[in-house]
Amino acid sequence: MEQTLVLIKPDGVRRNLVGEVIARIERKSYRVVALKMMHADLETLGKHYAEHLGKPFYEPLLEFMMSGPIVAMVVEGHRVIEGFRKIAGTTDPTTAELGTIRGDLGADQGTRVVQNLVHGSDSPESAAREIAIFFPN
Ligand code: DAT
Ligand code: MG
Repeated sequence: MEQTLVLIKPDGVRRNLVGEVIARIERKSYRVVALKMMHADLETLGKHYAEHLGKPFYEPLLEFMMSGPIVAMVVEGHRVIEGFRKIAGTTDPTTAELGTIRGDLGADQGTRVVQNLVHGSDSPESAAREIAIFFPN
């Protein structure tokens, strides 16, 4: 069965949207098979966001991701990688489709990094890599 890494970012936790995000995942029929609340450290985030190193939003992104607790989970289901990206909506929450987490619950706040509530792996390779970073056991 396919698995993906989902993160509820610090803005989602701050706004008490943990239940809302999990409910949307479960209503779509996907299963949460591992879950923890944590403070992500620089080393973890450096690995997780390695593809964005050098981009103008890289440092703000890491700083934002360390600004409060996050929830990390492994979600399982047939085609869940694609399916969760659909539930999350596109990167810019201002223009993300209504009906998605980002579109319904987020909006660009004018910060240097877009705060968009959730992360979801974008391919099987990313999912395997990211799950190993957040759930090494
Ligand atoms: P996604 O989270 O939709 O996979 P991504 O992997 O391209 O998007 O970028 C990681 C995060 O970085 C994203 O969720 C929000 C932020 N971000 C991406 N592009 C940005 C940009 N052009 N300006 C500001 N923040 C950005
Ligand atoms: Mg991404």
